[in-house]
Amino acid sequence: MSAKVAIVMGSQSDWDTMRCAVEVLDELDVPTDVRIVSAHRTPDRMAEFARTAEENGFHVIIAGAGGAAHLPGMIAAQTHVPVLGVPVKSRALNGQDSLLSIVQMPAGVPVGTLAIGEAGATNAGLLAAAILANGDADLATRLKDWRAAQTARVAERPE
Ligand code: RP5
Repeated sequence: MSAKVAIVMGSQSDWDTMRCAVEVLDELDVPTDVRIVSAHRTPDRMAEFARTAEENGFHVIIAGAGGAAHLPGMIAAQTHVPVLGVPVKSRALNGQDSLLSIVQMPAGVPVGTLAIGEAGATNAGLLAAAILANGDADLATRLKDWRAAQTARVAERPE
């Protein structure tokens, strides 16, 4: 099955964060296509990726970047495939710069912005799965099972 979820990141250094999105989608048996695409260092690659996203069969794009995190917004500017933005924790400002760069999109060009760091990447994966599950009953069942298993792991009392 070809991947309907693209996961892109601005740098190799984002991978430790963005792998959380891949891992949760692996658990849900959702294939992903993972790439490094930088708004600043590889702008032509970014534009090509964004402009061909729909014809390449992607239904959701997860884009993670840190610092001056323009990647999710610049991809969203060039495609109507939904973009989920993950602010990667930056060395200088702990990801607050990434968060504000991604979240403050002008009206008309949406990016669904998640939390800073690994929680954001995991939730971007879960949200991508939930979007796909609207048209995929088997995936909806797997997602419900995943959530039920998460609930079952929570102890009543601390050990
Ligand atoms: C951004 O700059 C990347 O998304 C990364 O989070 C940040 C730092 O990149 P490196 O200098 O570590 O490659 O474009």
